[in-house]
This record gives sequence, C-alpha cells and structure tokens, in this order.
Amino acid sequence: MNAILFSSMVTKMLPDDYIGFTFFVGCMAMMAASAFFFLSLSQFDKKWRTSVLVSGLITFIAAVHYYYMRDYWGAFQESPTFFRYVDWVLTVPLMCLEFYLILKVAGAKTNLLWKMVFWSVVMLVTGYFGETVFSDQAARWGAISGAAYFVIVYEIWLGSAAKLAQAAGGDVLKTHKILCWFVLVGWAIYPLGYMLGTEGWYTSILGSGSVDVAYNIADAINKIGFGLVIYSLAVKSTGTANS
Ligand SMILES: *C/C=C(C)/C=C/C=C(C)/C=C/C1=C(C)CCCC1(C)C
Repeated sequence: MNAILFSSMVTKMLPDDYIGFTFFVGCMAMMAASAFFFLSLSQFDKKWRTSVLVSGLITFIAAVHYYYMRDYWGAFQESPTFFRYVDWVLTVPLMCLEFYLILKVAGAKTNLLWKMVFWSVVMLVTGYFGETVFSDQAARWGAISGAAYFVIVYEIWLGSAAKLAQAAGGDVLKTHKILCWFVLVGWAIYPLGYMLGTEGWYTSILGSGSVDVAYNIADAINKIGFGLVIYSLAVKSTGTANS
C-alpha cells in the first residue's frame, strides 16, 4: 500500500481542521495510556498482570493505527476506513479476551471467548462491507452488523457471561457490570457514527456528519476507559501490595 509513502510526510494542519485535531489528540492519548498500562504492570499480582497487559496492548495497537490514520487524514482529507477496521479487528477481540480473563476466576471456558470473538468479527466485517464495497446498501449491512452487536450485548448482560459474573461476585461482578455499560453505551457511538457517514433511511433523520469525529471519541472512551476499569480491578485485587 501507499503506507510507506505518506507515513513520513509532514502535512499542513489547518486551524479549523477539527477532525485532524481529534486524530492527533487520539494518537497521543493512546500512546500515553499504553505507557501508563505497561509501566504499571510490575505492581500487580501475577494473575492480574495479563489483564492489564492486554489493556496496554489494546491502546498500543490503537496508537500505531492512529499514527497512520492521522497521516492519512492529513494527506488526503479522507476517512482512513481501511486502517480503522484493521485496528478494530485486532482490538475488539482483545476486549472480548478481557471479559474472558476476568471471568476465568468463576470458571469461564474458552468457548465463551470464541463465541464473543466470532460475533465481533461478524460485526466488523459486515460493517466494513457497508462502509466500503457495498456502500450503496449501507443500511442493510449495518443492520446485520447491528444484529451481531446485539448478540454480544445479550451474551454479557444476560447470557452465560452474566451468570459467571454473578457466580464470581465481589469486585469481579462490579467490574463486569461497568464493562457491560461500556459495550451497551460506549460501543453504541459506533453505529451512530456509521449512520452519519453512510447513506440510508436514517440520513433524513440524522443528517450527515463526521464519521471520524464520532469514531475517534468512541475509541478514546472505549479503549482507554475500558482499560482503566481493568486497571482499577487489578489495583483493588492486589490488596496491600501498593501500600
Ligand atoms: C476499539 C474499538 C471498538 C471498541 C470498536 C467497536 C466497534 C463497533 C461496536 C462497531 C459497530 C458497528 C455496528 C454495530 C453497526 C454499523 C457498523 C459498525 C461496524 C460501525
């Protein structure tokens, strides 16, 4: 791809380029969050280190993609949809892994992990089709993607993951609940952004807007916020090790 061509390019940022601004701030925030998670690792009990490490990997993978997306936007003033979805297809399964790692204490099996990963990939691949190759049928692909999203929401709120969290109780249950809210509310920003950026029945209601601003804000909330929730569970569960 042209990645090598534009990655070393310096482009002019116009003062009213608020989309470019959110790419820059997003990139920096993801880098800072990664440093924060990685450098905190040694303070935790072994069994929580993997969870915090995964939080750091999620923001680190995003930081690398934001670095490219920021350049791409600067060079072409166009949505970096390809990099966006490569980022998501790597980071969303890692967020599913976070659910699994937390619930392992209550006996979560790997089939829970694979079920969530499967539906998240269905959600993202169909979303990608709707935004790119089949954009004249964006509403239809978005609906399929939305259905897969609801399978995930169901699984964590009411399905087997919810039962495991209930069985674990305590801080694990509390953390699971907060992560459930991230998926229900924080992740819902993405379909909203999709509807702002594509044409469909919803366009007459919502109008159009910047899909990138919506996605950039959502990523900051969901990747950094989600990671911090895991981080605070690890802090609490490590007990007196910090004092
Ligand atoms: C770090 C990145 C995250 C948490 C990305 C999450 C993405 C979604 C929840 C995307 C969902 C979509 C729909 C539910 C319908 C329209 C198409 C998508 C892919 C934007």
